Amino acid sequence: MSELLSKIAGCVERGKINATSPYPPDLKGQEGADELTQKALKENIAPQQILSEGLVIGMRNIGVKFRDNKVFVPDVLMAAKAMNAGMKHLKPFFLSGAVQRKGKFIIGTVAGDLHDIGKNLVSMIIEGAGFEVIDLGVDVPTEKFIKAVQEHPTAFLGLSALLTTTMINMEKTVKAVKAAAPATKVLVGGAPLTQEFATQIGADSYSADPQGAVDFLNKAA
Ligand code: B1M
Repeated sequence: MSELLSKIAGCVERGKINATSPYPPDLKGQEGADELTQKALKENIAPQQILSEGLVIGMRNIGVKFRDNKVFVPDVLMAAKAMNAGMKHLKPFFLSGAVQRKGKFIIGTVAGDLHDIGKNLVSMIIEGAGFEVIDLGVDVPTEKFIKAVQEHPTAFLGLSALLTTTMINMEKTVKAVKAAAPATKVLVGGAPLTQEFATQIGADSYSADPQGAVDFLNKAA
């Protein structure tokens, strides 16, 4: 990997957005993911390589540290901001088809549930892993999930729930999605869930953290 790409990965992992951002204090005044991504493009490094060997590596590293409780929610939020600062320069290449995503991932918090902090972290880390994320928001009725998987037939579907009273809604959604679009792989997660519950409701994968969802997607995509 080129030195520039590992610097981009390091900026994402540390949440270093650009030269003017004061965070993290020890990198004050230094270039961030924003400038370094532009520099990499000017040096004719392929956008796909900048994504997969720079930005994605940084998000993977922060995802693993988050799973291992070595960093916390604000660190992931800063990393995602730095990643987005680099990604905005790669967006035109996504649109032109020069950069391929690994796949699509639809996510939402299930009906009756308004918790979205964990769902948003999962979205950011999955986007950082190279997937296109379609976020349906919170309190998502089953019909909306079905419409989304029918519009995006190759997409994976992720369901999040934080309440014992709403996790039970997942079963209805999983069954209805599987009936409408049987090939759809459904991932579930959220604090009250267990592997046993996920198996019982017919989900394809359960993960207690965003990195576990990334690992499943990387294997299945
Ligand atoms: Co709520 N709330 N809340 N709440 N809330 C909990 C969940 C609760 C445990 C608090 C408690 O009583 N100790 C409790 C649930 C009890 C239960 O069901 N057993 C509870 C309750 C009861 C309620 C209300 C009913 C309170 C009331 O009004 N009486 C109400 C319900 C509203 C509704 O949804 N209809 C309610 C409301 C709220 C707020 C709106 C105030 C706010 C949500 C704000 C928001 O999300 N925008 C809120 C909050 C913040 C919490 C706590 C404090 C924090 C949740 C959180 O964001 N955690 C929570 C108590 C706690 O956990 N300490 C609590 C941080 C987040 C990073 O973790 O969401 O677990 P988490 O996500 C993790 C993993 O679970 C996993 O990865 C994430 C990152 O590591 N993950 C996935 C999540 N989704 C995944 C999907 C995947 C894979 C992994 O694949 C698809």
